[in-house]
Amino acid sequence: MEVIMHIIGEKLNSSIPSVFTALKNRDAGLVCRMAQQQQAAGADYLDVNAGMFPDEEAELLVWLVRTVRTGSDLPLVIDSPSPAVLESALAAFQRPEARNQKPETGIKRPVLNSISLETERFGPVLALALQYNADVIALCMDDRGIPETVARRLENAHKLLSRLSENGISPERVFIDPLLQPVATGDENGLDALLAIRQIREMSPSCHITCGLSNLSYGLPNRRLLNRTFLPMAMLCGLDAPILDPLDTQIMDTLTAATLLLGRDEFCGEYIEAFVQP
Ligand code: THG
Repeated sequence: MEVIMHIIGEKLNSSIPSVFTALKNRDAGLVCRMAQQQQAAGADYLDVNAGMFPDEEAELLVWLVRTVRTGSDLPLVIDSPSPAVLESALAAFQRPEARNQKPETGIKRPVLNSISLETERFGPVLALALQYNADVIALCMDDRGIPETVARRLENAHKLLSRLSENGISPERVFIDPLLQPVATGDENGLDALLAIRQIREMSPSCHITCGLSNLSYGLPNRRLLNRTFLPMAMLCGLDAPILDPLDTQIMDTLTAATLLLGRDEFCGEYIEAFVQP
């Protein structure tokens, strides 16, 4: 089966100090450049997050969405735990009458980051996804919190896919996030993440699987090494939508090499184009 990777660029996140400052100062130039640079580097989606501004998250996310739109036509991944904030951002760049956009308009559906099985989140975010025809990142967590085991991650992924499907959101529109935990807090967290990805992929060939690679390396030195070493292993297990820093050329080169080695690069075309001397 053909596997297409969907790279989600993570850089427009208020937890990054330069982006925090740009948001505070409404620095449209920096935000626009950051969007364009990620697109040029190979991002397929741009994650946008203003979570470091709890008192004005909605207002700043609306500004961020509108500003990014002036520099890039990539679909956005709207990153907030709050349904109200998600709704403000959706309304900002997609008039309700523009729903059901056809692919030829060039603007792909946004992705809501995120829905989960938590009671206060599932219903409201589902309603938004239906109203705005948005796709969803679905976190494998419920009212009990983040699962401790691979089995409970799988169970939550299954519940999410079936409940979303019952409500008209098919697995092709869902990005399951197994919620990676730092290896620094548990020796087996890396392996468990890989096993969870593999089991979710065995259960659902058609859903997308996403995760923030840097969660894994949190608290350790040389994080980029861990992120880019994890990526090919996770790709083999079924990850197809990593959230990563596309401006990190080493991880993007690793992605190109792994794509070739997994038999997904016809006639080595992409690899040769990336690395042959002109
Ligand atoms: N799952 C989902 N959404 C998420 C995450 C996830 N959103 C937030 C986060 N995790 C992913 N996003 C980021 C954004 C920035 C950084 C890490 C994760 C970050 N970047 C630094 C920078 O760019 O300066 C360092 C980059 C590096 O050294 O590699 O820290 O898990 N659904």
